[in-house]
Amino acid sequence: MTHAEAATRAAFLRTELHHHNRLYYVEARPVISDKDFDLLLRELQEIEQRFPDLLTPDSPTQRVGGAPLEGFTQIRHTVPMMSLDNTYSEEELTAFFARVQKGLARETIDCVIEPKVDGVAITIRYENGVLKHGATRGDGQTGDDVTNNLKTIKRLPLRLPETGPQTFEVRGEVFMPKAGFAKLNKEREEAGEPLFANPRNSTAGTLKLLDPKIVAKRPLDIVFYGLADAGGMDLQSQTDVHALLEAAGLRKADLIWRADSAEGLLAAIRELDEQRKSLPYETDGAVIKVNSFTDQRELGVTSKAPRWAIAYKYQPEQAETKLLAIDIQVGRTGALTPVARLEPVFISGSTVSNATLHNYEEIERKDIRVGDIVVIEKAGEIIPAVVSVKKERRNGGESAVIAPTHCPVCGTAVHRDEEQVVIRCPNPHCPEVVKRRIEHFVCRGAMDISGLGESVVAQLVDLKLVRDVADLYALNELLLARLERVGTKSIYNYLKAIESSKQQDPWRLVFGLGILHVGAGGARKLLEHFGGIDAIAKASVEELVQCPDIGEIVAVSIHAWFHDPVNLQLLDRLRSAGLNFTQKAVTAASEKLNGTTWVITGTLSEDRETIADLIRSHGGKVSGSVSGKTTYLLAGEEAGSKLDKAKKLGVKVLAEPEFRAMI
Ligand code: 0OX
Repeated sequence: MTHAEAATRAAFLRTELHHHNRLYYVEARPVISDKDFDLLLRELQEIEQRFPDLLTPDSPTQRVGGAPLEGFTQIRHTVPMMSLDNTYSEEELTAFFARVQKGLARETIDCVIEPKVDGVAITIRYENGVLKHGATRGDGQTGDDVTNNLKTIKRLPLRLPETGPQTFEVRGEVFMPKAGFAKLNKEREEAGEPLFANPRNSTAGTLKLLDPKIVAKRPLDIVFYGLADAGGMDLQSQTDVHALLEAAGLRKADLIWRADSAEGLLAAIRELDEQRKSLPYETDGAVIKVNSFTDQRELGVTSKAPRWAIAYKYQPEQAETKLLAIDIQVGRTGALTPVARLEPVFISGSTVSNATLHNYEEIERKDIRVGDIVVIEKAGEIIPAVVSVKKERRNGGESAVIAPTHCPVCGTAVHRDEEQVVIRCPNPHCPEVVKRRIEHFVCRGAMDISGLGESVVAQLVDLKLVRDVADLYALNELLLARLERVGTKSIYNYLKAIESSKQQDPWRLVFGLGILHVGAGGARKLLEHFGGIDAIAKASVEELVQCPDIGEIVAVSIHAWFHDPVNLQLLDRLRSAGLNFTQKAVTAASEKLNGTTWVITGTLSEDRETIADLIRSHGGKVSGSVSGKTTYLLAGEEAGSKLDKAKKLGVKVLAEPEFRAMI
């Protein structure tokens, strides 16, 4: 291929890929398969590798990010990124409207009401249809250049459709969808990593990462709401901004109201409060904007915020209750997490008697003491948290909380991580750590040994019948007969479930071993790449990072695990017990589901991975989220937001019996 031929082909591939990206992410009506898309992308990557001068900043290959950065460069905003004044009551909102009426010397004022997305504000510049750069707010005048991280957001066009506007600067909010946030935290929990407190923190933390490859794995998304530079276009109002966003294929808010009186504003914010629970992102309020730009100019700005806009913040549900005690939860990795035990209190539709305190540093920062009256909050999908202390209600009987120096269960001196935030019990034989490890090993997503619930595991460990996961395979009727409140039938069932777990796929075993940073997805990838556990055990860190989705930190953790003599002995015992160490070649059961993409949701008769394997064995593909590419949503009981989305996109929904009938 000559340079000229390569240039022509690369230009063609870029246009094609942009077109298909838009069909997929903006219009939700893809016309080619994922595989064909990947083939085009790979061809472009190969050309760019051979002829590096043909690599353009807007190339679709740039989404997964280049090399990690040392730090972010700064971008000076052409128009300052202002913040918003907040109001917390309907009276304050009415007062805002009265100020606007007075300022404009008119009764009726056309206003726009948008949801206030709880994410991270960013500004993005397009020039001649190409994404030039994107930055965070920073101090309002200068922000971090996070272009490479933003480019990983699939919904963000790197190039705009030629039919729309080409040069302008837009403002919006990067966020982590509720579902993506829940999934990320679940994966982090499974991999033994600290959880994010809420979607906004995880978005901010993700945008600050210097390695775009890690950012690309996080489910970030974006929504736009403003314009900083119209690039010479004649726009007259916020409604015109919405139309511009539409024409440029940039996502705007899903719900937008218009009102021209204080009563109208109040009605809109009340309606939004009702509907915001169904939005895919967290919202903490409404943003009210005077619609006309002439009116906006007339009203002007204060030193930090416009006078023509205001945020109305919804009260997250809060309640006051007494902090009875702080218990220490011992996790699978030995992490000691403080948990608040509360006098039960009703909040957001349920009774709460426990709340997270995240870590001891937070207890100290908020000066939380046992016996305090505390304020707890439950916002959106988030687990209840202690937000503050009513210090004025102290009577002197409260006691300070001291971070443990020794594990409350086994008494071993604790270990603090480098940042001094996570406190761990380093004793691998600590009975609580052992219980958590065994609970993880037997859980549905790992070895799926049904029946072995928390109480049975606790008894097995307390009676010293089981000290590690390999001991499960040495259990027999005689030993199990020592368990309390367990009949012969249950004993038979436990032994049967333990026996059949020996046939489980080896990725389940690798996941079940609880290696730090290795979740179910990572374990699957390892087995697909290496074919067996012995090959993983022998791999060097360099070889491990060759496996898709395995980064340096994970590779080091895997390598260390397989080089610990205690773990190698455990593996030998598991092998002798007859567990499956090599990946069986997947034999196709049929081709009945060829060309179909499935999403699984809700509770089904078997765990999701088993059903997913079944779909794959019949030629189908399984994806984690519903999109225009989904052929079927397989919905079990208590299906949630995925079902709503499938209905919205017109994706066919099947119940389990219909699915079974198909195969
Ligand atoms: C949001 C949001 C934030 C920006 C400065 C003047 C108007 N978080 O969803 N800000 C704005 O607009 C402000 N609109 C929004 N929807």
